[in-house]
Amino acid sequence: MTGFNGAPLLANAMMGRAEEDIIQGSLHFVREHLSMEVGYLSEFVGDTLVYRHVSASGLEALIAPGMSVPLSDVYCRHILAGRLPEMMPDTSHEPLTQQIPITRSLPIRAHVSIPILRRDGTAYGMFCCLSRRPQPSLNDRDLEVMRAFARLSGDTINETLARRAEVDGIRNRIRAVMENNDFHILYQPIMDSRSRRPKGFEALCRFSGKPHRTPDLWFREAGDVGLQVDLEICAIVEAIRATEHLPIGTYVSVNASPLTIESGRLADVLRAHPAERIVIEITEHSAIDCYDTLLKQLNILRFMGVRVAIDDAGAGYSGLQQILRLRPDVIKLDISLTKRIDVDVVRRSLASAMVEFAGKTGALIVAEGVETQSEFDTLLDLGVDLMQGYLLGRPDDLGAALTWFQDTPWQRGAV
Ligand code: G
Ligand code: MN
Repeated sequence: MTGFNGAPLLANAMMGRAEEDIIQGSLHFVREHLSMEVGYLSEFVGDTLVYRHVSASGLEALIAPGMSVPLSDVYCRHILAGRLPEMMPDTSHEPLTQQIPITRSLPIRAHVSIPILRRDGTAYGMFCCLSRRPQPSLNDRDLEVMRAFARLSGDTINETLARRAEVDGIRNRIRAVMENNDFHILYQPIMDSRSRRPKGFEALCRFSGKPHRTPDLWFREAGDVGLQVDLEICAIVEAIRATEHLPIGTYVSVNASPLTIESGRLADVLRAHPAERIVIEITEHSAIDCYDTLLKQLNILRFMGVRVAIDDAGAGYSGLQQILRLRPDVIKLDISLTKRIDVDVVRRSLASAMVEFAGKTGALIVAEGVETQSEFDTLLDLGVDLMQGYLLGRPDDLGAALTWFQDTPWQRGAV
């Protein structure tokens, strides 16, 4: 999911580069334009004023971002209440300023300050310029310029606040899903092509939360707010519990993004389980940028006995490069390669090359998305070891997966 302007939500909300540039530029401009010494944008936090953006060349020791002062020591509340004007060319002409500590402590002689309001009308802070010398030339046009830049800065801040609220909302929703286990795992059989016996089951996560979203959207959204690894691990913890129930000799295949593998958290998660019955499918929707970390973590998992699969091979980013570098134990041919393979010579030759490659490197090939008998027969002819798809079994709950072993004909000796 992306936020405004198509940029990732989290990046937008947390880094706020655009906000920084616009506000800093505005402060600098008005400060120069009005010949003032200091420009700043503040935020009210409880009873204090926090300087968020400051333009004050040479006076950084007096005022800098992050510094704060009690609201009772400054003009803001009086300006908001109309007791002081937004523009004061000379503070000595305003008796009230003489009772406020900052007038002498800074000191302040000229002051222009425009309230920044949130979209709900409450005060966020002030957009302000001040000088230690009076500025008698300040006029209504200067005030209008200040207001225009204050509005621009206010709009920018409100956009950031809206994004932050959106990110918080998504975070809370995803945290709730993890805390309440608001998802379930379906298991889809992966069949031996020749015996047609289930060799493994791919664990697929389904979310029950409203509004209904496909799992890839949930994971992508979690990624947008920095919770992708947590959500994936949560799903994996649940998925591998199936090894306790499924017959010995079958494996459970779980999906993990490179980010989750690189996090180094999987080894702990898998430790209490029979590693030789776990396959990790590396799912990828963008280029891998740090092969070193990924390979290091994969080696740790492999040393434990876990096998590694490349998911969706032949689609998008899961290309030959990845296969060459990661040396998977299992290569899962993407559905886009198996679909209509029975009638397409190009797909057949690609799949055949993969089978040959897998044979030479000791990897197993799984064809995904097998939907028709004709696709199955073609893939069997090509020497594909394992197959997965609606023809052989749809993703279903663990109970249904277990009945495969009770009800399928081969168990009764029919095959
Ligand atoms: O990316 P990955 O291969 O992990 O995703 C598997 C997805 O493909 C699951 O959501 C599963 O429901 C779906 N799927 C499994 N078998 C078939 C199939 O035969 N046809 C189609 N169209 N989708 C399938
Ligand atoms: Mn997969």
